Amino acid sequence: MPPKKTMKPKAPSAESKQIRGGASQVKGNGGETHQQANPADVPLTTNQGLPISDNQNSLRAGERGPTLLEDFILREKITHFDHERTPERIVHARGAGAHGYFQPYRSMKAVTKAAFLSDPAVKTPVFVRFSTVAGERGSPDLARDVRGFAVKFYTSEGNFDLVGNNIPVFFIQDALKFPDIIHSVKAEPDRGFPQAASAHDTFWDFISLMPESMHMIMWVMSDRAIPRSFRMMEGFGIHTFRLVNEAGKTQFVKFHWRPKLGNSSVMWDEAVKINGADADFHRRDLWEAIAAGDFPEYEFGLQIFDEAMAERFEFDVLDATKVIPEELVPVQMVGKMVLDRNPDNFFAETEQVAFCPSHLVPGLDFSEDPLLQGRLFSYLDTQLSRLGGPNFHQLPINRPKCPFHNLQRDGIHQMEVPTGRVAYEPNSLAPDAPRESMQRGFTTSVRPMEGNPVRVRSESFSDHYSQARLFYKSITPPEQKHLANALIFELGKLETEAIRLRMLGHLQLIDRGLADTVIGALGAEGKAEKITPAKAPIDLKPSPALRLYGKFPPTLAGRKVGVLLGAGFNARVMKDVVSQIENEGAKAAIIAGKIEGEHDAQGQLHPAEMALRASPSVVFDAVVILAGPEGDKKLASDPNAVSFLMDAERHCKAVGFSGIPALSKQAGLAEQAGIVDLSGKAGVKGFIAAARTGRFWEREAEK
Ligand code: HDE
Repeated sequence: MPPKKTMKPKAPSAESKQIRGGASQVKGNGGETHQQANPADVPLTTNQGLPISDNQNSLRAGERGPTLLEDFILREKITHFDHERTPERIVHARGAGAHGYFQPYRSMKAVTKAAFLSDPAVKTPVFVRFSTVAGERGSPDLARDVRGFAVKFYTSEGNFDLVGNNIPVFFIQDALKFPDIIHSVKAEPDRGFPQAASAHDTFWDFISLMPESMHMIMWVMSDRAIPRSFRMMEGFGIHTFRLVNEAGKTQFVKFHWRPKLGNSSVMWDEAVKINGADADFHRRDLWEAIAAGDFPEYEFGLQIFDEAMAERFEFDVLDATKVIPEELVPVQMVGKMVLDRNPDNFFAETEQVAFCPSHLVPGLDFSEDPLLQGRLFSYLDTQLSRLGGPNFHQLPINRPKCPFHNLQRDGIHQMEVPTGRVAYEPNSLAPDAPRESMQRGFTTSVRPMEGNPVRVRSESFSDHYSQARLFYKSITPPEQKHLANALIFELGKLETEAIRLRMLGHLQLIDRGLADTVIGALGAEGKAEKITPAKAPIDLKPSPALRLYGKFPPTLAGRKVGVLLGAGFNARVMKDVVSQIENEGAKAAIIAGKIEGEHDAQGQLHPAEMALRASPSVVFDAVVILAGPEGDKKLASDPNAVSFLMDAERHCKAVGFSGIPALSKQAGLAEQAGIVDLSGKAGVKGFIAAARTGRFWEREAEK
C-alpha cells in the first residue's frame, strides 16, 4: 500500500533521551513527556549486554511503514516473553511461597541421626510453598479444596522435602489411582469447566465408586477445606515414614505442623464472597504478614511408634486414608519453623521450586505405603517436563545449600561448567573426584521383603468407613453442620441423580444422622442406593484432636479487625479500640466511605486505609463500626454499610459498635452473643474478649 503522503504523520514517534546520571526523559506515544529516575545511570540492555537506545519503538521501514525483521531487539524481547510461562503444575498449580528457617527444640539423636534434628543451636533454612490442588494457576484462593503444605529443608546433608497437605489423610490408597482422582476433579475435559471446584458430576462419580475416599471426603467437606489463612492451618506429612538412629534402629513416624496462631477457617458464604472481593486473599495475607514482620510460625511434631504398636492398631499404618489418633500416639513437638522472608521473585522461587518426596536425608526413610511409593517416582518425572530437563536442581531455589558434587554431566539447561577429563567412577585419573562414603552416605533401613509380585489391595486396607465415622463423631456440632451443608451444596449441584443416590448410600454407612440431614435437604427420602461395604464399619473412640475448633486456645493474634468509621464518630473510642486490637497482636484496618478518610465529632479528618466499597466485612475476622448521628444516617442508607454489618452478624463474628442506631435497625442487628456496644458496660474490653473468641456459632441461622 503506498504511503498516505498527504496525511501528516501521527504524534511524533517517541524518543528517549538519556540524561547522564540523572533521569531519562521519555516522550509518550501521545507526545507527552515523563521523567524516569535513573540515578545510578544503569542502561537497559539486551540479554547479550548491548545497551538499548529506544525501548518504546520497534524498527520500521519509515515512520508509518512495516516492522523490519532485522529488529533483533524486538525479536529478543518478544521471544523471551513468549516463553515466560512454564507449564503449570498439573496439581497444586496455584501457590504462595516463603523463606524461613527450622530449629529443633532439643536433639532428637536418640531416634534419628538426621542432622537438622540433632542440634538446637542450628537453624536450617527452609522454603515453603502453600497451594490449592485442583484449580489452575489463576483460580481463586478460597476454593473448597485441600491445601498443599510443602517444605524444603536445606539441611547440611542435602535437601529434605516434606511435601504434605493441610489434611492428614488422602483420597486414595494406591498411586495408580492418582491420575483418575485428579482427572475427575479437574475441569471436565469436554467443556473445560468447572474451575477449582469439586461440585460436579465427574468428581462425585469417581468418589462414589471409590469407597476408600470416604474418610478424606469428610475432611474436604469440612471447614478444613476453606482455611482463613495459610498461617492458620495445620500441616501433615500424611504417610508413615521411618526414623533411623545412629545404631540403625528404626521406628515409624508421622509428621505434623501446628500453626502458632491456631486453626481458623471461614464459612462457605464468606469463601464465596472473598473469592469475588479478593481472589488472592490467602496469598496476600501471607505476603503482608511477612512484610509487616509478623512472621508465621509452626511447631513441628512427630508421632513416633514402633512396629509392634503398629500391629495393634485397627487399621494399617501404610494406608494413607487413615490417621493415627493423637489419643493413641501423642504428637511430640520437636522444633519450630519461622517464615521470615518473602520471595524476591515469584517465578524464580515459588514457581520454579521443585519438591520431590524422594529428596530425603540420612536418619529418615520411606515406608511401603503404596501411595508414597508412587510419589517417589512422580515428582522427579513431573519436574522434567515442567522445568524442562534434568538440571532443575541447579536453579537457585532448588540448589542444596550444602556442597554437592557428582559425575553427572551435560543435559539441557546445564548451568555449570564442570572441569576435568573424568566423568566416571571408579577412576584413578582424578584422585580428588567425589567418592561414595559408607560413613556419611544415605543407607536404606533394614526391612526384609518377600512375596510374589501381585496386584492386590491388602485386606488390612479394606475398612473404608470407620475412620470417616470417627472423624464425623469427633468434630464439634458447628463443624458437623457445615460439613452437612457442604454435602448438600455439592451433591445438590449434580446433574446425574444416580451419582447423588450412590453417595447418599455411602453417607448412610458413615453416619445415619448426617445421611438423614443431607437426604432431607435434597428431598431424596427412601432413594439412597444400598451399598454393601467390603468391611462393616465399627465405632471407634472419638478423637477430639481431629477438631478444628477448640483445639487451640482462643486468640486475636494475627487476625485483622475492620474498623468502619461514619461521620462524627468518637475519636477517643476509635483510638482506644485500635490500640487494644494492636495490643493483641492483631491489625486494625480503618475503613471509611471515601478513601481520603472520615471526620470525627470534632471535625478532624482521620485517614482511611480502605474504602468501604472495596472492603466487605468478609475479609476481616471481627468488625467495629463507629459513627455520630449524621454518619449513622448516611451509613444506614448505604447498602455497602448495611451488608458489611449484616454479613459480620451472619458470619458469627464479634461486632463492636457505637452510635449506630439507624444502621443497626436497617441491618436488623439484635442483641446477641458477640455483639458488643462499646459505650455500654462491657466496653472495648468486652469487644476484645469477644473478638478473641472468634465465632459465635450459637448465632448461626438454623437452616
Ligand atoms: Fe502430589 N504431586 N501427588 N500429593 N503434591 C505434585 O508435583 C502426586 C499427594 C503435594 O508446592 C506434582 O511438582 C502423585 C499426596 C503437594 O510444588 C506431581 C500422588 C500429597 C504438591 C504430584 C500424589 C501430595 C504436590 C505436581 C499419588 C500429600 C505441591 C507438581 C501417588 C502428602 C508441591 C509437582 C509444590 C505436587 C503427584 C499424592 C502433596 C504431579 C502421583 C498424598 C503439596 O508430581
